[in-house]
Amino acid sequence: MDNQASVPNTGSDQGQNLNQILQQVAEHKGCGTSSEGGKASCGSSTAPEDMDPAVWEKVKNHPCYSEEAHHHYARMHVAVAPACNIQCNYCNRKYDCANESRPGVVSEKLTPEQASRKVLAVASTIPQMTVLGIAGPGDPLANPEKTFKTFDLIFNAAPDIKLCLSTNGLSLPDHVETIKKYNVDHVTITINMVDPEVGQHIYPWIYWNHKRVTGIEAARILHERQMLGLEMLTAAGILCKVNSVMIPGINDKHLVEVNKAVKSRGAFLHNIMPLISAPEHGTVFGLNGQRGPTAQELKALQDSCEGEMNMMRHCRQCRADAVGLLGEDRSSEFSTEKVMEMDIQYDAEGRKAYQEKVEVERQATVLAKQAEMTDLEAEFSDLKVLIAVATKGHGRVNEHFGHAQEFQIYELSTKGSKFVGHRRVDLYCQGGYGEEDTLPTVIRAINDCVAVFVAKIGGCPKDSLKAAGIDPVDKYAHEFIEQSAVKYFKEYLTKVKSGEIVHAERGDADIRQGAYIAA
Ligand code: CLF
Ligand code: SF4
Repeated sequence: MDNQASVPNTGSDQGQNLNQILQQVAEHKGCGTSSEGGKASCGSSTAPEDMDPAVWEKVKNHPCYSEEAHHHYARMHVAVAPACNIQCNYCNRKYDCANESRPGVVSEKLTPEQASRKVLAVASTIPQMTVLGIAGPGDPLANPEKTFKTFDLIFNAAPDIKLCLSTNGLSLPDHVETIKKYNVDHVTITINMVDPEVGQHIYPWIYWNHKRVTGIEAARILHERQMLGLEMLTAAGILCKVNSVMIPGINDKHLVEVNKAVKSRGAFLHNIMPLISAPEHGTVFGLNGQRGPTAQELKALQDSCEGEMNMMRHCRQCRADAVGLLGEDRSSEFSTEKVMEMDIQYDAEGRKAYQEKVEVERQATVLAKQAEMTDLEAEFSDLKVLIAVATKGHGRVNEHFGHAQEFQIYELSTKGSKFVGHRRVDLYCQGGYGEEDTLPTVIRAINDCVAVFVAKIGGCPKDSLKAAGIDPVDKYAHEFIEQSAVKYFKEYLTKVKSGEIVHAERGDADIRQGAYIAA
């Protein structure tokens, strides 16, 4: 394997560092420790000591189940499931299922055969695509024939692709055996409450035993089915993630109880997502002015649940036809029309070889961070700061400020750097020019950060960021994010101690509520 060919050329000095790191990679025998990001975040291709190797096999290259993997591996969804059997107050059926998707774009619905061809087309073009998920646009288990026919076709045509589904849970207990039969290893259940009193404010009705059930009775049935389904899945050894939508004033405090309930039933990961709600979405919550949480409210809740179990903080609330790394959307490259015209060569060996190179790059990012941590661990400080990073993936600072459609947020402390979220923004640079109206919205989205790391930035946004108290940093262009973040934090601590800068708490930040439109 040509290790160096898999890593972008970053200049002579950095190239030398990289060679040292790659040498370390070659000698590396597995990390054996839990990293700051939690059990599922180890960068090694061997399982962490505290994780069952069978579980590690399932999560190590699943971009949703491992934060660390999401910088390197992609997922795709196929929109084969149009119907739904419940109503959520944050959903408008014109759009995708909001349990896994952000409102905004109606997906192109596919037959299982079309979906299978599309999966092979994507797998041939994007060899780091490792997971196929079915997440809507309705509920996959309200469309069981189409869902399982699709899984069957893909399992036979491309057995190296992991299969994943996301459901509201109402029909889940009826399908656990079939889920097992088709080797679906990952199931997400959206659980927003464990108390029907709370649930009645989220679900106006469910469709149950051929009739519509409303109010608290609907929420009670849904709750019982969700808990039963979760217990059955974990008993069957299927890895379960729970998604919860945080709705301020309705279930925000209650989600701590949800977290305990799902942990005690064996859920592997809990993903608390912000409510995305605006009047133009036409949802009950959008129309009645129900707000979503702020960035600080969301982080505080995720932090408070973290001691209980692994928390997912890198969810992009993606569309039911999303394709690519979690922070990107390449679905427009794979419309049915384009897929029909493509010459598809499914090359399992080529995919495997490519993914081996991805692993080398991935391990290099982990070792570079560990090497940088050496002096930091000896520091005594309880300072914590957030930084925003513009990246196109691969764990590097490799996106221009003006081209960023999202910023990844890292928390820095003497324990190192930790991914704590992301903020989607409108593009600042349109057609080569900075969009001055957009800049304030970008600044509001990262207002809680002390710095923004970018590959490049123009003079005008640089000045505005400085005026807002955010340090625009381009000196780490194309370097590893976490290694650079640790370097920056060491410098930050030194400057605070010498009095060169005064550390002050930053304010809150906005979570973008607008509809998501594919690039
Ligand atoms: Fe898709 Fe969901 Fe599987 Fe991932 S998405 S079905 S678990 S493959 Fe992932 Fe997208 Fe968040 Fe879902 S980032 S919306 S959690
Ligand atoms: Fe909408 Fe999904 Fe809720 Fe069904 S389960 S109503 S598709 S958000």
